[in-house]
Order: sequence, then structure tokens, then C-alpha cells
Amino acid sequence: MKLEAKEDFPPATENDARSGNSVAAIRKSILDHIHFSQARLPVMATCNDWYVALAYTVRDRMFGHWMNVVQAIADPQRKIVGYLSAEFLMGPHLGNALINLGIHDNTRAAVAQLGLNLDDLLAQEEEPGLGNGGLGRLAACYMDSLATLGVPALGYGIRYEFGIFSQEIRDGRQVEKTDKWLRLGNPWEIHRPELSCTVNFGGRTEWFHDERGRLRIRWIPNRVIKGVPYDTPIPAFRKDFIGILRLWKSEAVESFDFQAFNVGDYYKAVDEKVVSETVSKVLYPNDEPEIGKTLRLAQQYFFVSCALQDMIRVHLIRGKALDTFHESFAVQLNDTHPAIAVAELMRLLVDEHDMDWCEAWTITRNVFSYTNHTLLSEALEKWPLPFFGHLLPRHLEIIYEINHRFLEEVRRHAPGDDGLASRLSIIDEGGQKSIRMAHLASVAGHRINGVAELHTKLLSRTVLRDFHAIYPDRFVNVTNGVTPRRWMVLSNPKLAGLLESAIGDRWICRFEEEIEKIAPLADDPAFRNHWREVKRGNKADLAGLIHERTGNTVDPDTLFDVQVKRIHEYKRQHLNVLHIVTLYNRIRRNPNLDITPRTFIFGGKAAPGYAMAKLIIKLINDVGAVVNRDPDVAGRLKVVFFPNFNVKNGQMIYPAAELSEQISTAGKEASGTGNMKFSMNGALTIGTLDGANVEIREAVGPENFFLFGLTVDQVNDLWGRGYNPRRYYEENAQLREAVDLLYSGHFSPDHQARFVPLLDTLLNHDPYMLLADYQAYIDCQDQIAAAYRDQEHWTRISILNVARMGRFSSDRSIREYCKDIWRIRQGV
Ligand code: T68
Repeated sequence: MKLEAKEDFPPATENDARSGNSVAAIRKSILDHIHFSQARLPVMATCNDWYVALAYTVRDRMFGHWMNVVQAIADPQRKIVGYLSAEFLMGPHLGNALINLGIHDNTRAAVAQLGLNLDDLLAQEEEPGLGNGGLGRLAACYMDSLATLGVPALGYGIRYEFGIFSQEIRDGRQVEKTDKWLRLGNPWEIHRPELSCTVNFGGRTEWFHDERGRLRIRWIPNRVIKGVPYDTPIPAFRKDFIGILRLWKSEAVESFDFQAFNVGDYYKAVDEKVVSETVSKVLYPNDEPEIGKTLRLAQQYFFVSCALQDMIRVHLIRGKALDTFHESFAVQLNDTHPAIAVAELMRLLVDEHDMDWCEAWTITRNVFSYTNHTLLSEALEKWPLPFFGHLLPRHLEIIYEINHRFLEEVRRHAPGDDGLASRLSIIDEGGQKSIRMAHLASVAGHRINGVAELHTKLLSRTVLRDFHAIYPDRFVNVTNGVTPRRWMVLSNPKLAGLLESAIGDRWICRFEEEIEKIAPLADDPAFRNHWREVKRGNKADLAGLIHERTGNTVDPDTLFDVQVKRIHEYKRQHLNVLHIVTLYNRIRRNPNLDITPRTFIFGGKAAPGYAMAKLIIKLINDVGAVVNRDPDVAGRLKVVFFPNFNVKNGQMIYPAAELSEQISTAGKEASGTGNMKFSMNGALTIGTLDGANVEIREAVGPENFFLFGLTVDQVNDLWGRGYNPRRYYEENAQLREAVDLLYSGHFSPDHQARFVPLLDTLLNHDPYMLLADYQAYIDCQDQIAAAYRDQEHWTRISILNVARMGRFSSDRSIREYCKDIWRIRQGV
């Protein structure tokens, strides 16, 4: 089907008053929206009114592109990506849209003509924090690349009313505040009530005879809610194309209200509404145990069911029969959170659309593929059987059937190997019976991918080893990538300007081929000077922001050593603290010591229920408080905890960093993506051989990467031999001195024993092997301190880091997904 623009409804064009990109057209459009959308006199308009008017102005300019996507979605020849993710951490839309639409400069001028400053309007936007960290941000980078590569894509997720909590630091501790991001409205989304779906929960199943006399099963739910989609356009970089982010809000179904009203029970009706709306109310922080969290499972099923109903609707609009559904859609499961989609598609095809099981299974297998983001056993999703059956009785039956048929296949493959069958089973029969969601996703997915080479290798040797043994061809690696649009052009305009003056602007969307062209300039002293000026400017900007947010004064001429990411023991922020305490001890011993002055910048949220992570935040702040005010230190060490690390703050922090801390225990970080953002912005990395660090080091060259620490094999070997952390403490005077100072209460005079739980864990168990890696880390940091003194050499390495980051653009990742997983041709 081709959608023709009717002659009497000509499409909007560039020159249209409504959508033109000249300064005058943009200015007129903003004023129109102040009047027609906000109903304000310009003299009375608030900063938010101007922001909203500008957001609508920008959004108007995407609608023409939207129509191109509608064409592509309606074209039965084109496969569509359905990206299913419980999280999309998009970050603020306005700045990104101005860059991608190519109207940044004209907008700045138009806004200035209205007597306003664009930066104030950019600051007005509340960040949509609909994700926890890397996984959600990856989904956002992928939406940007899908649009930019012209691949028709629908990102499906949940329109949480409250996103990730916002973090305040009080007395050195994390305090969580609810994130009321929708308080002042959201001008980027289009409400589409006509595309609503209903979703069932609970109840039971029963057999019945259909009109043709066949015995079938139907689900009699005891609760029905409605999913209402809100669409946000995700603009391509300088192309007439967008991606659609379709997020679902849960609401009460009208019929429920009516039932209650009919019997005069107004309060029951209102209660129904409240309960229904709860489903999309709040994002769960990661690292919280999921056992017993009915709402979490309800959320997963809710958005996945809406998404699949929506995809089936699109497919049928294309005029095609359901048996070709897999030709219309490739559906990616972003981790196991949407894995219930496997059972839901089977239910929709078999129960609702009367399809034969085997045919439905073939389609399902063709449609889905699964991305794994973690090897940590505690993070692998499992749902207890009775609990699951209570919420989704029909899906439990379907999973049993899928499992039964799968295990038959396994037994044919390896007759008599009951151990293999029980290890592979979707149902974990050991202890409390539960459903292993990673197994469900792996049985169904025609492709299973890890997110970095090392991670994919470990995945097929550990967590999914048995799957790899029987289905080796399903496993592929797609190393993560990040978008250079947001993480360079938008967040680091000074660097982008310098790059543009040197090699033009093709690197922005052809990063892999173009960015290496700056490598020869590493040998050009004038270019290196410009490079340093850019970094110095970004550091000064960040220093201003640090002062505003924390009251700390930091010196932009010190080495900016940065670790920003979720707070987790495996990421080892406390190893970084041990280094700080070690330097502090050296200065206390010799106040005249000639050390390279450093500013240590930390940022990140701890899951509200993760006590150890919260204690690490307190540790950073307590150590900072003492070090920062010690006169002997004389400003040579500064420690700051930047509160509320999120996308907006990240955009200020990455460009100012000189050293990127990627120091997880080898084998624990699936990929990392912050490591890529830092390096693209000219920071050098200190890192272990973990996640994508391995590939970053290969790309930039081992001589331009500060490597330390045990490898995965060495870590396993040490566990095998019996790891005794206390031995490292006893045998290493420097380490002992640091640990003892922490034990002594020097940094916590108000509560001497504050850090005992953390220190005892290190000495007695040390599950992340900080003590084993301590000396290697300190030695490596000493080398860095020396290297920083040779600024010409440091700058050279910094330039080479950026030049060699081509592989880490999310455009490359998406090309690989298209080719190896989705079997999609690229678009416009
Ligand atoms: C991250 N995972 C990986 N999980 O830790 C990181 N978990 O190495 C990788 O680079 C990134 O994914 C992208 O692949 C997460 O961010 C979560 O946020 C999460 C959320 C809910 C439940 C479990």
C-alpha cells in the first residue's frame, strides 16, 4: 500500500510558515505557539511557556519526516524493527533535536531575537529518566542510529509516570526524590488513544468447543486494563526520517467503571482506576530483588502485550495474512524483561487468531532475538511458578508446552542425558520452582547476542553454555556502541567544532570511516594546542557546575579523574577510594611530596535498597570532606561527588574528563558504554580487561590505554586456588595503611565504625577482588601521574583515542543487528 498525498492536502514543505527553518520562520512559529498552544501574552510567558512553545516549534519540523516513516511502515516490502525494552533513557530531547534537524544556529538566533537565551530554555527541559543506566541508554542510542540509518523502527516501552529517582546528597548520603518529570507536561509526545489496547491479568483458563466443534482453551481473566500509547518522534541526523518511541500508559477500562457505577459504587470505580494506573506508575531501580514483585511482572506483560497487539495491527493494515508476520517485524528483546513476549505472541496467534501451534512457533522463532546484558547470576530473572501462574495462568500453560516440546528436542539430541535436559529446562526445578526468563528467550530467539566480544564468549561458556552446545549458530556478538550525535556534537560543541575545522563534518554520521582522519594531526603541535584549549574550556565549564551543585572549588588545571556510573560493588568505586587514601597517606607522610594534582570526580546512583552501594557513596563523601580541607594536601587532591548523575549531567561531565575509570573486576561488566563516551571525548582510560574495554584497548592501541589487573582466567584461577584477601592486606604495607586509616575512623569521626561492614567484607570475602588488584591499580595510577606531566605526549594519546573510536558508534552496532540478526536492508 502506498499512501499518496492528496492534491488538496499538499504536504508541508521547507518554506511553509509552519515548518520552515529560517530564523524568521522559527521565530514566527515560537510566537504562534505562545499564542495558540500556550494561550499566553508574550510579556506574561514564563520560561516554561517559552520552552514548550519552542519544543512544539521543533516538533512541528519533524512531522514531515514522520510521514515518511508512516509510508515505510505501511510498505509491506519493508521490515520494521520492534525494539522491546522496559527502559529507554532518552535524555533531554530539545538540544538533540536541534542538532539532528540542523536548526541549532537558526533557533539560537530566533530565540535571541525574542530576547531569550537558548541555554535557559534547554535547562528548562525535565529529563525523561525512564531507565536505570547502561541498558536503557543503549536503547536510546539505538533509536538514534536506527532513525539515522533509515531503518523503520518502533521502540516499545512503558511511559512511567515516575522515572528513576533523582538523587540528592545530604550529609554525604544519598536521598531519593521522586522524579515528577511529567509535572509541567511533555510537549514531545503525541497521545494516541485511538490505538489503545486491552490487557488481561489473573483469573483462570478453561476448555471450550469453538463454533467448528474443536476443543480449545480460553483465558477468563479477573482484571482488564487498558494501554494507551504516547508517541515520541526520534529524529534522524539530517535526514527526512524519524524513529517512533511508543510508550504505553496503563488506564482503567471504561467498562469496569460502568459496571461499578451501575450498582452505584462510585468509590469502587475510582479504586479500579487507581489500581489500573499503578501498572505504569514507577520505574523499578535495578539491583532490587524481584521475587514477589507482582507489579514488576505486570509491567513487563503489560507493555509487551500492547506492543505485540500493535505490531499485529500494523501487519494486518499492510494487507497481509498473519502467517507472514515475521516478514513484517523483527523483534529484539532488550534483556529478559520483555521475554514474556514469546508466550504472548504464541497466545495471540494460537488462542486469538486460531493458528496451528507449529506454524505459530515457526513465526515466533523467526520474529524474536534476544540480547543478554549480564552474567551476574543474581541479575538473571526468575519468576516463582505459583506467583507467575496467578498473574498469567494461560502463559504458564503455554510456557509448559514450549518447554515440553523443547525438552523433547533436547532428548532427541542427547538421549539419556537428563542432566542436560534439566539444566536447559525453562523451568528451574531445584528448590522453589521458577521460570528462567533467559531460557525462555534463548529457546525462542533465533539469535542470542552478548554486548561485547568478551561478554559473548563468557556467555556461551557460562550462563548459556548448554544452549551454546546445542545451538552454537544462534550465538552472535554485537559490541555496544553510542551515538556520536548526542555524545560528541551535542555535548562537546568545542571538540565538534575543532574536528569540523580539521576534517569536515562527515564523521558525524560516518564515524567509522571518517574519524580516523584526525590521527595524523596528533603530530601537529598547533592542533594539539587547540585540542588542549578545548579540554581546558570544558574543564572550566564543569568546574563552574561543580561549584554550583556542590559548593566545591576545583582547579581546572589539575588532572580530572572521573568515575561516573551506577554505584555497584563490582564496578569498584571503592578501589578508586583506596587509591585516594593511598595518595593522602603519602602526602601526610611527606607534605612536600611532588605529586600530580588531581581532581577525583564521582557520580552515580545506588539502588535504594542496596545498603553497600549507599555506604560507598558515604565513603566517597566522607573521604572527600577530610581530604579537601586538610591543609597539608594544599589543594593537590580534591574529591567531589557530583549529585544526580543522569544524561543531562553526563553531557557536561564526559567532555571535561581526562582519565576514565573503567575498573570493574574482570568478567563482571558486560560491556560498559561510558567507557566509549569518555574515550570519544578525549579521555584516556585506566581499565581492566573487562567488557568492551578489551576492544577499546585493541582499537586505540595498547600503548595508549592504561591496563591493570587480573584477567578473567586469573580471577577464576585465584578463586580455584582459594582467595585469601587478608593475605594481601598483611603483606602490603601501603594497602594496610590505607585500610587501617579507614578503620580508625579518621574519615568518620562522628561514627568511628561506619565503614566496618565494607572493610570487613574486603578483608574476609572480597567478592570483587579489590585487594588482589590493589597494587596493580596503584602502580598503574602512578604511571598515569607521570605520563600527565608530559602534556604534549598526553595530548597525542588523547587525539589518537578519539581517532580510533570509529568502531564504537552505535551506527556500526545497528548495521550489525540489521545484517546478522534482523535480516533487514537499510533504508533511505
Ligand atoms: C548494563 N546493564 C551492563 N542493566 O551492566 C553494561 N538491570 O555492562 C552494559 O554496557 C549495558 O547494560 C548495555 O549493554 C544494565 O544497565 C540495567 O540497567 C538493569 C535494569 C533492570 C534490571 C536489571
